[in-house]
Amino acid sequence: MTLQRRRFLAGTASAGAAVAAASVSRVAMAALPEPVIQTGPETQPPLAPPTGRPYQPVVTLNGWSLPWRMNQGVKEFHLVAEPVVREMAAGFKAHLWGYNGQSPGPTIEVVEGDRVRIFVTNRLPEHTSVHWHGQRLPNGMDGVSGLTQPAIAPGKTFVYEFVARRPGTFMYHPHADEMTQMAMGMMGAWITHPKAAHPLIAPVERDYVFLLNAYDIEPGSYTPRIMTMLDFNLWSWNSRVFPGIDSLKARLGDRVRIRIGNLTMTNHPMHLHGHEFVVTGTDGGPTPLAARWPEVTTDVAVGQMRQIEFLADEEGDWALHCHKSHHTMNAMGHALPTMIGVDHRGVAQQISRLIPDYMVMGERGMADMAEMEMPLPDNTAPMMSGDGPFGSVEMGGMFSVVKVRRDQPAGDYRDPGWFSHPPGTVAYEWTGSLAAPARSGSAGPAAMRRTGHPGQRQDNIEVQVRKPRGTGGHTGH
Ligand SMILES: [Cu+2]
Repeated sequence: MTLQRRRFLAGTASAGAAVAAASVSRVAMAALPEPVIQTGPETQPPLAPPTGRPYQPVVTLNGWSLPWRMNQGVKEFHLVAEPVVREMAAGFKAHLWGYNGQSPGPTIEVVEGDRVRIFVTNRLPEHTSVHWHGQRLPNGMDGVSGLTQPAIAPGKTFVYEFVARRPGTFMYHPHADEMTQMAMGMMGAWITHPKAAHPLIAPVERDYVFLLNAYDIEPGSYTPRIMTMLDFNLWSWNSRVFPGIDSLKARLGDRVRIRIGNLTMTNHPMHLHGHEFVVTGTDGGPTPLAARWPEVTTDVAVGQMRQIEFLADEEGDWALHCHKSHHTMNAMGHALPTMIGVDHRGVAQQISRLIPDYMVMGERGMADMAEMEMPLPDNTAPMMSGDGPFGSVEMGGMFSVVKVRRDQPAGDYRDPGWFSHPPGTVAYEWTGSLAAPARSGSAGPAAMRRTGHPGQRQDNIEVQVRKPRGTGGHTGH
């Protein structure tokens, strides 16, 4: 158990904390709810509400929900903006900024109609604010520094207070130097549960939430490059990259809700295998029934939330991933030419005279990278790793598995291991004879007559084009 109640003034070391805890007044802190700090990346069990109106809690993937105290009918939370160390995958730690010990910060769960008071203490080296993305609230509580409030200076604590007026899936993030602060990992999810049975919000057996985020961390280093606009190299869910992302468990027949928010700088088409889902909510609230249709991929655009729901009625280990294939890899250099089909054995021979261990990579595709376990700088997430029961999954980044099991007990989130497939239900190698392919000798040439210059041979043309490569890399991810 990594959840701990840390005396705020105890001075627990956090990475690179530039603001001494002592700069926060001891008297001022005494009146505040004690901040609850999380130090590990494990998925915590759902937080059953100990006080206030009942609700069905969510499970934050590789995260947790923030406890509160009731103070004369008001739910009081305490967020601490601070530098954190986030383990993004086993063997790879990043120096990020977050809330209460982790990035993303804890999920805040409340009930429609709750009066909520959130204390925000700033332990960052620069000012911040918190914007409550998607909420109806008094203008002065909207958290846009300079516009609706002064920024929260380092060492200061501000109070936000409003009524959670409508149910739905929301986020929180800074609205002060947000380019830096979101690139450093400052964000969190906010769930407002309905106060009673709601015509557009179905009860579900499993309710998951995670945020999409992206970092640019050079292999072997710890701190994100905050000036990056598009060329991120770590595409993560809740600041974790596969195989560091937990799987989502379901019992066969469970109705499953997954809430996904996007605080990266590009869209992510989220794709689920083996089932159809419907989008039951956005950050604008529950979607009307007439606006729902089945699909297997939904695009979560920049700054949006999507709430998908499906009946987990097919047993197995089902991939859930972003469909942009570069987003299911890990830290890699972008400045590599494509070597597929290029015979560079001669070059390799010459190089291996200088470097005996030199190995040709990438001439058959990139799966080499996953199979060969290339030596990496310290503190680097391996690219396309993660082993499954049949070998390397060749995935990294925005990828996880929905595990649907007949015997997964209700409310149990433990990993059931890999799916054991019933006999005869796994794709297998064909070892019989192959029929000769039927080819048409007439269709192509007749339809596509050659029209080149007189005397120019139009067949057997080999294209030998090499595009100039700038240092800007690929844009428009
Ligand atoms: Cu993506």
